[in-house]
Amino acid sequence: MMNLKFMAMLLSLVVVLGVMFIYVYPIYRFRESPCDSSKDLSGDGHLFRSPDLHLVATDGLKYPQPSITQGRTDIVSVTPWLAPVVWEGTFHPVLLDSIYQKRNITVAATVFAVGKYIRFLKDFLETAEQHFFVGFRVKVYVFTDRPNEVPKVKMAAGRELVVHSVPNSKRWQEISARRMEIIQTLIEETLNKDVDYIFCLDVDSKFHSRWGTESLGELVAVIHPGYYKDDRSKFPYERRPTSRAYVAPGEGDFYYCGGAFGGVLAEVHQLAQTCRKNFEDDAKEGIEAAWQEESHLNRYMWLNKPSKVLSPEYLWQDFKARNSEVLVIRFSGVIKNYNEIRPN
Ligand code: UD2
Repeated sequence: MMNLKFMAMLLSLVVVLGVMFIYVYPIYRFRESPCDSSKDLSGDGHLFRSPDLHLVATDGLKYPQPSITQGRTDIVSVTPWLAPVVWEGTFHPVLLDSIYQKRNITVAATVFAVGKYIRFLKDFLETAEQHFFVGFRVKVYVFTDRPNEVPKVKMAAGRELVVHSVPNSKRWQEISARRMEIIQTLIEETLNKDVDYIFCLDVDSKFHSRWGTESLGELVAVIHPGYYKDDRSKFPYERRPTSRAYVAPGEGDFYYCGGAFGGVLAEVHQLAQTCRKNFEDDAKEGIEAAWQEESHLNRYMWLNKPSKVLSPEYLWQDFKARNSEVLVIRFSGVIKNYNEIRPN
């Protein structure tokens, strides 16, 4: 009899615990998730909302009527997996800013200035003040081996510069590739609570025009300015099957830049972690991909399609004449003397 009572009590306990696990645990898990994509971004009390969905407009805002039959005809503004490709003329900046202002977002940017690349930092930071997410909360994370040489740049209210020391290296390839490891660690250790989006950018570049809310997305890639009219067989992907960055002939969508990518923290963390691991596992077998982490990023984006693609307006190169479809150059690499500036 005693045993039966005990069994019944045990059964009830198991049922109660089961119900708690099914209903309560997911709520707890979503609330406490380190890359908290459920954050109440609309400000209206809804949990479980992805940061990039549910666009709440400002009542009374006037802007030109959108059309689905008129607009730019000289470019393609959607990928085959239906991600937007952002070009000038495909978005309305005031509308987008009003949507994201409501969400009170914080955007982080990472930039590495190791060795002689410190000389590019002043222009990068000054032009970012003029063009990069103006009017939004921005945190620029600078990684350098020369913290004393970081220039003093006046930043607007709500914008902040954070300097981290990193070691130098005898090989530029290693400096460039190690960025993935450092970005992964930064997201894990520092960013997971107060930053919504992150962009990882090359320092030897300047902003020339708006780079703002139109670029926000879950996983964001930038199309390389050097190859966007080429057949995929010409893309400088890693072509050795022994490398984890390998892209087979007939595969690959676009050739993306290593010099600019971004998205929400969870996505960029997964990208950085994967590229870092594949780079390191290749290294253990004596392989270095053709374009280091850029090759691994291209492999990653082939399998994990970016939810938003930025046109080459978002990373041009100063030595290239502007093509007619590029109405605006927003960010562009400066001309540099590789032999003089690199450690090897
Ligand atoms: C391309 C990519 C770059 C990277 C590289 C392959 C673009 C525009 N650039 O540029 O992102 O994928 O190919 O590895 O897509 N750095 C230092 N100190 C150094 C060397 C590099 O700080 O001594 C940092 C710096 O932030 C620089 C970045 O690494 O902007 C990339 O190096 P790079 O500009 O020399 O690479 P590059 O021009 O070959």
